[in-house]
Amino acid sequence: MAISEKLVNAGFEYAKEVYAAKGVDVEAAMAKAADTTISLHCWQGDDVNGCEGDSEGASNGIATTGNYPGKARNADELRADLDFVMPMIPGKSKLNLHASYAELHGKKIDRDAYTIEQFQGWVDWAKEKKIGLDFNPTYFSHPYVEDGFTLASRNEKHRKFWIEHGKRCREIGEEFGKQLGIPCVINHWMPDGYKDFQEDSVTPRKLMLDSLDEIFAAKDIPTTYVKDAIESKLFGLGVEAYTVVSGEFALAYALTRGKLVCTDAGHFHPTEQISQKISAIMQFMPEMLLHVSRPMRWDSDHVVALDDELQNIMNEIVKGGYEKRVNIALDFFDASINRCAAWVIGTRNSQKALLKAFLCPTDEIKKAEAEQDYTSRLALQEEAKTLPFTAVWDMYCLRQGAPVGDEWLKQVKQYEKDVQFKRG
Ligand code: RNT
Ligand code: ZN
Repeated sequence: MAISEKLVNAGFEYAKEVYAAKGVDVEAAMAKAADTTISLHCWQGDDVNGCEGDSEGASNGIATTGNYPGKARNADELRADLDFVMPMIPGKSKLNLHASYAELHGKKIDRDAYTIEQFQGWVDWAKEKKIGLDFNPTYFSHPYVEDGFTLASRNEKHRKFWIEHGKRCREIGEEFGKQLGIPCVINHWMPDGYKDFQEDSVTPRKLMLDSLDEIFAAKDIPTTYVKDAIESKLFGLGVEAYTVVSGEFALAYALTRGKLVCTDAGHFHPTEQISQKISAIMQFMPEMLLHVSRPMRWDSDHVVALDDELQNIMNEIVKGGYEKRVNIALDFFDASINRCAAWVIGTRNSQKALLKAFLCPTDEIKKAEAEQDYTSRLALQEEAKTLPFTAVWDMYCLRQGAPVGDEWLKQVKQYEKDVQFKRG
Protein backbone atom coordinates (compact mmCIF):
# COMPACT_ATOMS: atom_id res chain seq x y z
CA MET A 1 0.00 0.00 0.00
CA ALA A 2 1.24 3.47 -0.85
CA ILE A 3 2.36 5.68 2.02
CA SER A 4 -0.13 8.56 2.34
CA GLU A 5 0.87 12.19 2.47
CA LYS A 6 -0.73 12.36 5.90
CA LEU A 7 1.52 9.59 7.17
CA VAL A 8 4.61 11.24 5.68
CA ASN A 9 3.66 14.49 7.40
CA ALA A 10 3.15 12.78 10.73
CA GLY A 11 6.49 11.01 10.51
CA PHE A 12 8.20 14.19 9.48
CA GLU A 13 6.87 16.16 12.44
CA TYR A 14 8.24 13.51 14.79
CA ALA A 15 11.60 13.32 13.01
CA LYS A 16 11.97 17.10 12.92
CA GLU A 17 11.69 17.24 16.70
CA VAL A 18 14.03 14.34 17.32
CA TYR A 19 16.65 15.92 15.08
CA ALA A 20 16.11 19.38 16.61
CA ALA A 21 16.86 17.87 20.01
CA LYS A 22 20.20 16.77 18.54
CA GLY A 23 20.83 20.28 17.20
CA VAL A 24 20.08 19.32 13.59
CA ASP A 25 17.89 21.51 11.39
CA VAL A 26 16.13 19.12 9.00
CA GLU A 27 15.01 21.91 6.67
CA ALA A 28 18.59 23.11 6.27
CA ALA A 29 19.76 19.53 5.69
CA MET A 30 17.18 18.98 2.97
CA ALA A 31 18.07 22.29 1.32
CA LYS A 32 21.76 21.36 1.27
CA ALA A 33 21.06 17.91 -0.14
CA ALA A 34 18.88 19.47 -2.83
CA ASP A 35 21.76 21.76 -3.77
CA THR A 36 24.35 18.99 -4.15
CA THR A 37 24.70 17.53 -7.63
CA ILE A 38 25.06 13.84 -8.39
CA SER A 39 26.07 13.02 -11.93
CA LEU A 40 24.02 10.23 -13.43
CA HIS A 41 25.96 8.02 -15.84
CA CYS A 42 24.28 7.41 -19.20
CA TRP A 43 25.97 4.02 -19.56
CA GLN A 44 23.78 2.11 -17.09
CA GLY A 45 21.00 2.27 -19.71
CA ASP A 46 22.65 0.22 -22.43
CA ASP A 47 25.49 -1.80 -20.88
CA VAL A 48 28.13 0.79 -21.90
CA ASN A 49 27.30 -0.01 -25.50
CA GLY A 50 27.13 3.51 -26.95
CA CYS A 51 25.33 4.92 -29.98
CA GLU A 52 28.03 4.87 -32.64
CA GLY A 53 26.16 2.17 -34.49
CA ASP A 54 28.53 -0.69 -35.18
CA SER A 55 29.34 -1.43 -31.55
CA GLU A 56 29.54 -5.04 -30.52
CA GLY A 57 29.30 -4.08 -26.89
CA ALA A 58 31.77 -2.77 -24.39
CA SER A 59 35.30 -4.13 -24.60
CA ASN A 60 38.88 -3.33 -23.61
CA GLY A 61 38.61 -3.56 -19.87
CA ILE A 62 34.87 -2.93 -19.56
CA ALA A 63 32.44 -5.81 -19.34
CA THR A 64 28.78 -5.93 -18.44
CA THR A 65 27.16 -9.19 -17.42
CA GLY A 66 23.52 -10.17 -17.77
CA ASN A 67 20.99 -10.02 -20.57
CA TYR A 68 17.81 -8.62 -19.06
CA PRO A 69 15.50 -7.68 -21.94
CA GLY A 70 14.69 -4.11 -22.94
CA LYS A 71 18.06 -2.45 -23.36
CA ALA A 72 18.01 0.99 -25.01
CA ARG A 73 19.23 0.54 -28.59
CA ASN A 74 19.92 4.13 -29.57
CA ALA A 75 20.16 7.66 -28.18
CA ASP A 76 16.42 8.29 -28.48
CA GLU A 77 15.58 5.20 -26.45
CA LEU A 78 18.26 6.03 -23.93
CA ARG A 79 16.91 9.56 -23.50
CA ALA A 80 13.39 8.16 -23.19
CA ASP A 81 14.61 5.87 -20.41
CA LEU A 82 16.32 8.79 -18.69
CA ASP A 83 13.16 10.88 -19.01
CA PHE A 84 11.38 8.05 -17.29
CA VAL A 85 13.99 7.48 -14.60
CA MET A 86 14.92 11.01 -13.57
CA PRO A 87 11.58 12.04 -12.00
CA MET A 88 11.91 9.06 -9.66
CA ILE A 89 15.12 10.45 -8.23
CA PRO A 90 15.00 13.41 -5.83
CA GLY A 91 17.80 15.97 -5.67
CA LYS A 92 19.96 17.64 -8.27
CA SER A 93 21.32 15.70 -11.23
CA LYS A 94 23.64 16.06 -14.16
CA LEU A 95 24.06 13.59 -16.99
CA ASN A 96 27.44 11.99 -17.55
CA LEU A 97 28.01 11.11 -21.21
CA HIS A 98 30.67 9.05 -22.90
CA ALA A 99 32.02 9.98 -26.32
CA SER A 100 30.74 6.64 -27.60
CA TYR A 101 27.24 8.11 -27.25
CA ALA A 102 27.88 10.26 -30.31
CA GLU A 103 24.96 10.42 -32.73
CA LEU A 104 26.47 9.96 -36.15
CA HIS A 105 23.20 10.10 -38.12
CA GLY A 106 24.53 7.66 -40.69
CA LYS A 107 27.77 9.57 -41.29
CA LYS A 108 31.15 7.83 -41.11
CA ILE A 109 33.06 9.81 -38.51
CA ASP A 110 35.66 8.38 -36.18
CA ARG A 111 36.36 9.53 -32.65
CA ASP A 112 39.32 11.71 -33.64
CA ALA A 113 36.95 13.90 -35.62
CA TYR A 114 33.94 14.25 -33.36
CA THR A 115 32.54 17.74 -32.85
CA ILE A 116 29.65 19.20 -30.92
CA GLU A 117 27.44 18.27 -33.88
CA GLN A 118 27.38 14.62 -32.80
CA PHE A 119 26.29 15.65 -29.32
CA GLN A 120 23.88 18.50 -30.02
CA GLY A 121 20.94 16.14 -29.48
CA TRP A 122 22.18 15.51 -25.95
CA VAL A 123 22.81 19.22 -25.31
CA ASP A 124 19.31 20.17 -26.46
CA TRP A 125 17.86 17.46 -24.23
CA ALA A 126 19.92 18.70 -21.25
CA LYS A 127 18.88 22.30 -21.95
CA GLU A 128 15.26 21.28 -21.76
CA LYS A 129 15.86 19.53 -18.47
CA LYS A 130 17.99 22.45 -17.22
CA ILE A 131 20.80 20.12 -16.21
CA GLY A 132 24.52 20.06 -16.90
CA LEU A 133 26.47 17.48 -18.90
CA ASP A 134 29.68 15.77 -17.90
CA PHE A 135 31.81 13.97 -20.46
CA ASN A 136 34.30 11.15 -20.98
CA PRO A 137 36.57 10.40 -23.90
CA THR A 138 35.99 6.74 -24.80
CA TYR A 139 39.43 5.12 -24.82
CA PHE A 140 37.92 1.63 -25.16
CA SER A 141 35.53 -0.41 -27.34
CA HIS A 142 37.44 0.51 -30.47
CA PRO A 143 39.73 -1.38 -32.88
CA TYR A 144 42.59 1.03 -32.15
CA VAL A 145 42.88 -0.13 -28.55
CA GLU A 146 45.78 -2.17 -29.76
CA ASP A 147 46.61 -4.88 -27.26
CA GLY A 148 44.97 -2.83 -24.57
CA PHE A 149 46.90 0.39 -25.16
CA THR A 150 45.62 3.85 -26.11
CA LEU A 151 47.44 7.02 -25.02
CA ALA A 152 50.46 4.88 -24.05
CA SER A 153 50.49 2.89 -27.28
CA ARG A 154 53.82 2.40 -29.01
CA ASN A 155 51.96 2.44 -32.29
CA GLU A 156 52.34 6.11 -33.23
CA LYS A 157 49.30 6.11 -35.50
CA HIS A 158 47.08 4.77 -32.79
CA ARG A 159 48.55 6.94 -30.06
CA LYS A 160 48.01 10.05 -32.22
CA PHE A 161 44.45 8.95 -32.87
CA TRP A 162 43.73 8.77 -29.15
CA ILE A 163 45.44 12.10 -28.49
CA GLU A 164 43.22 13.70 -31.12
CA HIS A 165 40.22 12.04 -29.51
CA GLY A 166 41.16 13.56 -26.16
CA LYS A 167 41.46 17.00 -27.74
CA ARG A 168 38.10 16.69 -29.51
CA CYS A 169 36.44 15.69 -26.26
CA ARG A 170 37.71 18.79 -24.51
CA GLU A 171 36.41 20.97 -27.36
CA ILE A 172 33.04 19.25 -27.07
CA GLY A 173 33.04 19.61 -23.29
CA GLU A 174 33.77 23.31 -23.67
CA GLU A 175 30.65 23.62 -25.82
CA PHE A 176 28.64 21.75 -23.16
CA GLY A 177 29.86 24.25 -20.58
CA LYS A 178 29.11 27.24 -22.79
CA GLN A 179 25.70 26.14 -23.99
CA LEU A 180 24.45 24.89 -20.63
CA GLY A 181 26.13 27.40 -18.33
CA ILE A 182 27.29 24.57 -16.05
CA PRO A 183 30.91 23.37 -16.03
CA CYS A 184 31.52 20.03 -17.70
CA VAL A 185 33.70 17.59 -15.79
CA ILE A 186 35.69 15.56 -18.33
CA ASN A 187 37.07 12.32 -17.01
CA HIS A 188 39.94 10.56 -18.75
CA TRP A 189 40.12 6.85 -18.00
CA MET A 190 42.55 4.83 -20.07
CA PRO A 191 42.59 1.03 -19.88
CA ASP A 192 46.30 0.85 -20.77
CA GLY A 193 48.22 -1.93 -19.10
CA TYR A 194 49.45 -5.51 -19.21
CA LYS A 195 47.87 -8.82 -18.33
CA ASP A 196 51.16 -10.23 -17.17
CA PHE A 197 54.22 -8.77 -15.51
CA GLN A 198 55.92 -6.06 -17.51
CA GLU A 199 59.59 -5.86 -18.28
CA ASP A 200 59.52 -2.12 -18.81
CA SER A 201 57.15 -0.16 -16.65
CA VAL A 202 58.73 3.15 -17.61
CA THR A 203 58.12 3.55 -21.35
CA PRO A 204 54.32 3.29 -21.23
CA ARG A 205 54.17 5.80 -18.38
CA LYS A 206 56.38 8.25 -20.29
CA LEU A 207 54.17 7.88 -23.36
CA MET A 208 51.04 8.37 -21.26
CA LEU A 209 52.46 11.48 -19.64
CA ASP A 210 53.42 13.00 -23.00
CA SER A 211 50.05 12.16 -24.53
CA LEU A 212 48.08 13.71 -21.68
CA ASP A 213 50.28 16.81 -21.73
CA GLU A 214 49.72 17.13 -25.47
CA ILE A 215 45.94 16.85 -25.07
CA PHE A 216 45.78 19.54 -22.40
CA ALA A 217 48.33 21.84 -24.06
CA ALA A 218 46.21 22.01 -27.19
CA LYS A 219 43.70 24.32 -25.60
CA ASP A 220 43.43 26.39 -22.47
CA ILE A 221 39.82 26.12 -21.40
CA PRO A 222 38.55 28.05 -18.39
CA THR A 223 37.24 25.89 -15.56
CA THR A 224 33.91 27.65 -15.87
CA TYR A 225 33.48 25.43 -18.92
CA VAL A 226 35.66 22.37 -18.40
CA LYS A 227 37.24 20.60 -15.45
CA ASP A 228 39.61 17.83 -16.54
CA ALA A 229 40.02 14.73 -14.40
CA ILE A 230 42.29 11.66 -14.53
CA GLU A 231 41.00 8.34 -13.21
CA SER A 232 43.38 5.85 -11.67
CA LYS A 233 43.01 2.08 -11.51
CA LEU A 234 44.83 -0.71 -9.77
CA PHE A 235 43.95 -3.46 -12.23
CA GLY A 236 41.31 -4.43 -14.73
CA LEU A 237 39.94 -7.39 -16.54
CA GLY A 238 42.85 -8.64 -18.67
CA VAL A 239 45.07 -5.95 -17.14
CA GLU A 240 45.87 -7.67 -13.91
CA ALA A 241 49.60 -7.09 -13.61
CA TYR A 242 50.35 -3.53 -14.59
CA THR A 243 48.20 -0.45 -15.08
CA VAL A 244 49.83 2.63 -16.57
CA VAL A 245 47.60 5.14 -14.81
CA SER A 246 47.95 3.82 -11.29
CA GLY A 247 46.89 5.69 -8.15
CA GLU A 248 50.24 7.41 -7.81
CA PHE A 249 50.39 8.33 -11.49
CA ALA A 250 46.92 9.90 -11.53
CA LEU A 251 47.38 11.76 -8.26
CA ALA A 252 50.79 13.13 -9.16
CA TYR A 253 49.67 14.04 -12.65
CA ALA A 254 46.60 15.87 -11.42
CA LEU A 255 48.50 17.65 -8.69
CA THR A 256 51.31 18.89 -10.95
CA ARG A 257 49.02 19.81 -13.84
CA GLY A 258 46.20 21.46 -11.94
CA LYS A 259 43.74 18.71 -12.87
CA LEU A 260 41.23 16.74 -10.83
CA VAL A 261 41.96 13.23 -9.72
CA CYS A 262 39.12 10.74 -10.10
CA THR A 263 38.91 8.00 -7.51
CA ASP A 264 36.61 5.11 -8.36
CA ALA A 265 35.36 2.94 -5.49
CA GLY A 266 36.40 -0.22 -7.35
CA HIS A 267 39.84 0.86 -8.46
CA PHE A 268 41.93 0.17 -5.41
CA HIS A 269 43.08 -2.78 -3.41
CA PRO A 270 39.98 -4.49 -1.98
CA THR A 271 40.73 -3.35 1.56
CA GLU A 272 41.25 0.28 0.52
CA GLN A 273 38.23 2.55 0.67
CA ILE A 274 37.84 5.76 -1.26
CA SER A 275 35.97 7.34 1.65
CA GLN A 276 39.29 7.30 3.50
CA LYS A 277 41.04 9.14 0.69
CA ILE A 278 38.81 12.18 0.28
CA SER A 279 40.07 14.40 3.09
CA ALA A 280 43.68 13.51 2.32
CA ILE A 281 43.34 14.52 -1.32
CA MET A 282 41.38 17.63 -0.45
CA GLN A 283 44.30 19.02 1.56
CA PHE A 284 46.15 19.51 -1.69
CA MET A 285 43.61 20.03 -4.43
CA PRO A 286 40.76 22.43 -4.97
CA GLU A 287 38.47 19.76 -6.40
CA MET A 288 38.25 16.06 -7.11
CA LEU A 289 35.95 13.62 -8.86
CA LEU A 290 34.42 10.48 -7.39
CA HIS A 291 33.14 7.45 -9.21
CA VAL A 292 30.71 5.97 -6.77
CA SER A 293 30.38 2.28 -7.47
CA ARG A 294 30.07 -1.00 -5.56
CA PRO A 295 32.93 -3.40 -6.10
CA MET A 296 32.19 -6.96 -5.08
CA ARG A 297 35.46 -8.85 -4.58
CA TRP A 298 36.81 -6.92 -7.55
CA ASP A 299 35.91 -3.90 -9.71
CA SER A 300 32.54 -5.44 -10.50
CA ASP A 301 30.55 -2.18 -10.78
CA HIS A 302 27.48 -3.50 -8.96
CA VAL A 303 24.51 -1.19 -8.48
CA VAL A 304 25.28 1.10 -5.55
CA ALA A 305 23.67 -0.19 -2.36
CA LEU A 306 23.02 1.77 0.81
CA ASP A 307 25.95 0.17 2.55
CA ASP A 308 28.56 1.41 4.99
CA GLU A 309 31.02 2.56 2.36
CA LEU A 310 28.43 4.62 0.49
CA GLN A 311 27.45 6.29 3.76
CA ASN A 312 31.10 6.85 4.67
CA ILE A 313 31.75 8.49 1.30
CA MET A 314 28.87 10.93 1.72
CA ASN A 315 29.75 11.54 5.38
CA GLU A 316 33.32 12.42 4.47
CA ILE A 317 32.14 14.87 1.81
CA VAL A 318 29.64 16.54 4.09
CA LYS A 319 31.67 16.53 7.30
CA GLY A 320 34.63 18.00 5.46
CA GLY A 321 32.41 20.70 3.96
CA TYR A 322 33.50 19.51 0.52
CA GLU A 323 30.13 19.28 -1.19
CA LYS A 324 31.03 22.01 -3.67
CA ARG A 325 34.54 20.68 -4.24
CA VAL A 326 33.99 16.96 -4.59
CA ASN A 327 32.23 16.18 -7.84
CA ILE A 328 30.05 13.14 -7.25
CA ALA A 329 29.49 10.85 -10.22
CA LEU A 330 28.06 7.35 -10.40
CA ASP A 331 29.72 4.47 -12.20
CA PHE A 332 27.93 1.14 -12.14
CA PHE A 333 26.34 -1.07 -14.77
CA ASP A 334 24.22 -4.13 -14.29
CA ALA A 335 22.53 -5.88 -17.20
CA SER A 336 21.02 -8.68 -15.12
CA ILE A 337 18.12 -6.59 -13.80
CA ASN A 338 15.91 -3.91 -15.29
CA ARG A 339 18.34 -1.20 -16.30
CA CYS A 340 16.03 1.67 -15.37
CA ALA A 341 15.48 0.10 -11.95
CA ALA A 342 19.25 -0.20 -11.55
CA TRP A 343 19.58 3.53 -12.20
CA VAL A 344 16.82 4.37 -9.74
CA ILE A 345 18.10 2.05 -7.00
CA GLY A 346 21.72 3.19 -7.19
CA THR A 347 20.94 6.88 -7.52
CA ARG A 348 18.23 6.97 -4.86
CA ASN A 349 20.66 5.19 -2.55
CA SER A 350 23.30 7.80 -3.24
CA GLN A 351 20.79 10.59 -2.57
CA LYS A 352 19.69 8.84 0.63
CA ALA A 353 23.25 8.60 1.90
CA LEU A 354 23.84 12.23 1.00
CA LEU A 355 20.77 13.42 2.89
CA LYS A 356 21.61 11.21 5.84
CA ALA A 357 25.09 12.73 5.94
CA PHE A 358 23.59 16.22 6.10
CA LEU A 359 21.35 15.04 8.96
CA CYS A 360 24.16 13.67 11.09
CA PRO A 361 24.59 15.45 14.45
CA THR A 362 28.29 15.71 13.69
CA ASP A 363 29.11 18.77 15.82
CA GLU A 364 28.30 16.90 18.99
CA ILE A 365 30.35 13.87 17.92
CA LYS A 366 33.29 15.98 16.78
CA LYS A 367 33.26 17.70 20.17
CA ALA A 368 33.48 14.36 21.99
CA GLU A 369 36.36 13.37 19.72
CA ALA A 370 38.24 16.62 20.31
CA GLU A 371 37.88 16.04 24.05
CA GLN A 372 39.24 12.51 23.60
CA ASP A 373 35.99 11.11 24.93
CA TYR A 374 36.01 8.14 22.59
CA THR A 375 33.31 6.38 24.59
CA SER A 376 30.87 9.15 23.78
CA ARG A 377 32.10 9.29 20.20
CA LEU A 378 31.26 5.65 19.55
CA ALA A 379 28.00 5.84 21.51
CA LEU A 380 26.81 8.91 19.60
CA GLN A 381 27.99 7.63 16.22
CA GLU A 382 26.00 4.45 16.72
CA GLU A 383 22.90 6.22 18.02
CA ALA A 384 23.05 8.61 15.05
CA LYS A 385 22.64 5.65 12.70
CA THR A 386 19.11 5.00 13.91
CA LEU A 387 17.79 8.56 14.12
CA PRO A 388 14.50 8.77 12.15
CA PHE A 389 16.18 9.44 8.84
CA THR A 390 13.57 7.63 6.74
CA ALA A 391 10.84 10.05 7.81
CA VAL A 392 12.91 12.97 6.49
CA TRP A 393 13.76 11.04 3.33
CA ASP A 394 10.08 10.39 2.64
CA MET A 395 9.29 14.08 3.07
CA TYR A 396 12.25 15.00 0.86
CA CYS A 397 10.93 12.72 -1.89
CA LEU A 398 7.41 14.09 -1.50
CA ARG A 399 8.56 17.70 -1.77
CA GLN A 400 10.77 16.92 -4.73
CA GLY A 401 7.91 15.22 -6.53
CA ALA A 402 9.70 11.86 -6.41
CA PRO A 403 7.89 8.67 -5.41
CA VAL A 404 7.78 7.86 -1.70
CA GLY A 405 9.01 4.39 -0.72
CA ASP A 406 8.96 1.62 -3.31
CA GLU A 407 6.10 3.17 -5.31
CA TRP A 408 8.53 3.74 -8.17
CA LEU A 409 8.93 0.00 -8.69
CA LYS A 410 5.36 -0.31 -9.95
CA GLN A 411 6.12 2.37 -12.51
CA VAL A 412 9.19 0.47 -13.68
CA LYS A 413 7.20 -2.77 -14.02
CA GLN A 414 4.62 -0.90 -16.11
CA TYR A 415 7.29 0.79 -18.22
CA GLU A 416 9.05 -2.47 -19.03
CA LYS A 417 5.74 -3.97 -20.12
CA ASP A 418 4.70 -0.96 -22.20
CA VAL A 419 8.05 0.14 -23.58
CA GLN A 420 11.19 -1.86 -22.80
CA PHE A 421 9.94 -5.39 -23.53
CA LYS A 422 8.60 -4.22 -26.90
CA ARG A 423 12.11 -3.41 -28.05
CA GLY A 424 13.63 -6.02 -30.32
C1 RNT B 1 36.54 1.71 -15.79
C2 RNT B 1 36.33 3.05 -15.21
C3 RNT B 1 35.55 4.01 -16.05
C4 RNT B 1 34.34 3.41 -16.72
C5 RNT B 1 33.42 4.41 -17.37
C6 RNT B 1 32.47 3.78 -18.31
O1 RNT B 1 37.09 0.81 -14.93
O2 RNT B 1 35.72 2.93 -13.96
O3 RNT B 1 35.23 5.11 -15.30
O4 RNT B 1 33.60 2.62 -15.85
O5 RNT B 1 34.14 5.40 -17.95
ZN1 ZN C 1 35.10 4.74 -13.02
